[in-house]
Amino acid sequence: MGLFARIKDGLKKTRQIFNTDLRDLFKGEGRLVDDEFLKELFAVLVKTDMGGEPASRFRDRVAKEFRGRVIALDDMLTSIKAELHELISQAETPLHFAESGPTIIMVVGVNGSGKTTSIAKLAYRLHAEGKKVVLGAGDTFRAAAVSQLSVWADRIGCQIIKGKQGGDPASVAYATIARALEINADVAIIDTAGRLQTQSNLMQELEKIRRVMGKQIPEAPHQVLLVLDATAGQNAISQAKGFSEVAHCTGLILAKLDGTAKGGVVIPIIQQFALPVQYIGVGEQLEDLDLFDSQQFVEALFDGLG
Ligand SMILES: Nc1nc2c(ncn2[C@@H]2O[C@H](COP(=O)(O)OP(=O)(O)OP(=O)(O)O)[C@@H](O)[C@H]2O)c(=O)[nH]1
Ligand SMILES: [Mg+2]
Repeated sequence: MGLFARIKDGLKKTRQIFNTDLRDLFKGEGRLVDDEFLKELFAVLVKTDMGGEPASRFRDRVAKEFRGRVIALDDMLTSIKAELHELISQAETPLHFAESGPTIIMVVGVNGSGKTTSIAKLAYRLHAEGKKVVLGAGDTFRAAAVSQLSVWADRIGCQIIKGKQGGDPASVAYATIARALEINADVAIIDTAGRLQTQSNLMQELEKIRRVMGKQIPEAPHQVLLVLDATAGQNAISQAKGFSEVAHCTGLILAKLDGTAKGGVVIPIIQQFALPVQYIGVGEQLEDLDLFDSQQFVEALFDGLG
């Protein structure tokens, strides 16, 4: 499956809301754009977890363009799509590589958000681009975490540094960077255990990992990627806020967009964060990570509608 097809397939559930519920507003006929119609439109839009503010912007645009007129589904979709393009337009943000020496990436997020899987997918991408990648299994907390990442590393064919369960994640990070320097790796990606931004001891642990990294390479970590679970919908936003501030995050990975009808959550995330959405996860396999391209995202969401 091509890139676009995969994203499109991943967004199936979100698109279904558009395809079924928006279509149902019309029942195959034209509809008068009046208060009743606009209220129904708003109700459908908020189902995608885009939030009330964006939903009212779409509604208001449709009202402004068409109030008092009878319109077809296509007219409304064109209007909504144009507004969506404006709302989430963002430059594609690929990884930024260190000018010399290995680029160090730290990956953080709440429990189960998709960190380890996203690391594997990212490593797979970079490896396929010919880059030498080292992984650091810095989640020493969860029993199966190290073996989970090891299995991926074997499959990709990249090196991995493992710590002991219950050991110090900062020392795993240190050893990972040491190995990256030793073998002249291009990229080191360090996994961390899931945590909540309210667990201050665990947030301090992230700070310690950062400090230890900086001892070997002053600029490290070059990037701190926060992984958000798209199925968490609007909750993902408050998680992201706490995390991004405390952990000095530089970018977002939005995982599990395939499993959710809440793909609309991309809108408030882009609107409210200073951080770019760099990658989206659209499945559980190594190939299922793509650079986030806002224009392509909109096209994928609307493809085949109308
Ligand atoms: N459908 C789908 N599933 C995903 C995606 N990313 C991760 N998952 C699944 O989500 C579950 C949790 O993923 P992990 O990568 O282990 O999440 P984690 O953040 O490392 O979890 P902890 O280390 O326990 O905090 C796994 O079953 C993954 O297969 C995605 O983009 N799409
Ligand atoms: Mg993990």
